[in-house]
Amino acid sequence: MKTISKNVLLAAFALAISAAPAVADDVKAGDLVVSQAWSRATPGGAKVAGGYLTIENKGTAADRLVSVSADIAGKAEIHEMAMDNGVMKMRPLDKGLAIDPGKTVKLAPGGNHLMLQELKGAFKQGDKVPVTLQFEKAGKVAVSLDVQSVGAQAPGDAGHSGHMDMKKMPDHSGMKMK
Ligand SMILES: [Cu+2]
Repeated sequence: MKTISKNVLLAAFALAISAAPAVADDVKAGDLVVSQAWSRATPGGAKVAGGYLTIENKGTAADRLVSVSADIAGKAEIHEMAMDNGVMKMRPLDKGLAIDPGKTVKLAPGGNHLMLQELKGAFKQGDKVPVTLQFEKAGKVAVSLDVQSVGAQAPGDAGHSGHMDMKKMPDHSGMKMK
């Protein structure tokens, strides 16, 4: 089988990588389903990180995400983005986030997000960061954030570094291409 070119192998390798990023399993709690929980690697010394996830309410009653906590964060809040004198700023949602029945609420970059602050350690791509969500009705729900690359815009997104640049993937050093 010497006809398989290096390019084919590279393409297969890239495919394997783009399919590989682990996306958190769905977590069910009562009528709620929490999925796609993720975060980003923290660049050198950063003490804050965003947390993003999707919450679906399959029930007929409203629920509310009231707070969030994480062992790795000295402080954790639920934030929204809002215009303040023409500048987009984030601020804590003191009353939490309503999860209306039949609705899917997505926390994503540029919108509502979890804000983990006073981090006690760095987030590295591939890490799973345990956080606890506190809902009004569904109670405490443990999820883990799958840490993506620094520039990721979505779970499973390799960001701007590109899939094919082997030098930027020290995590895959065990896979040697010759
Ligand atoms: Cu924030």
